[in-house]
Amino acid sequence: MHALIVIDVQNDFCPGGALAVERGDEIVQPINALMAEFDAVVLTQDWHPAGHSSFASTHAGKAPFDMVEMPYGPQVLWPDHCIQGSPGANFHTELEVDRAELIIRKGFRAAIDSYSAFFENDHTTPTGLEGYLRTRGIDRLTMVGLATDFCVNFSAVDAAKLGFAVTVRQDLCRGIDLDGSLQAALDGMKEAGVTLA
Ligand code: VGL
Ligand code: ZN
Repeated sequence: MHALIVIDVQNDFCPGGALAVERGDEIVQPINALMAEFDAVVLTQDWHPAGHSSFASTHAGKAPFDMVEMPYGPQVLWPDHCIQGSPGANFHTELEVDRAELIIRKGFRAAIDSYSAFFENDHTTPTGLEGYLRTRGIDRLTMVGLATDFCVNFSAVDAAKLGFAVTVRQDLCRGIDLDGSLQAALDGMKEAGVTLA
């Protein structure tokens, strides 16, 4: 069984959003067109409380894209984005959300960020997605969405480590690219055994 995992195709990651990924909206229609080819479609939704610890505004004297040391390791500080219930946290209006059988929200704990659809950024706290996929007999994953070098990357590497056969459709992802993070992500995914298509 083969699932399509659509990562964070939300207004705040699209042009005009709070943490816009360049040309992030280009992938929406082709993702919709792809959905019919899979046994299951899962969406992820970045879903932060106001004042989340990944927001620069939460840390005195810090600016977006600065780094801080969290108890679980280094963390990039972001502009406020994907605040629970805000328009920016909604999926892109043209994304065919009704096709999804599961929407998994992440980043909802104030003290910890969660890039991956499987584990929060401590690499330990599970989101529950692994159990959902396994109990449905899903062993192959194709990943698309935003952003290539953060949430897609962390999700793909975790999935490969968990033993899923993972393909990332690079043509249906767009990246943020902070200080070479895009190339590092591509190298890391390849090393983890992810197929980059
Ligand atoms: C993401 C930064 C912060 C992503 C989410 O979806 O890639 N990036 N939160
Ligand atoms: Zn976030």
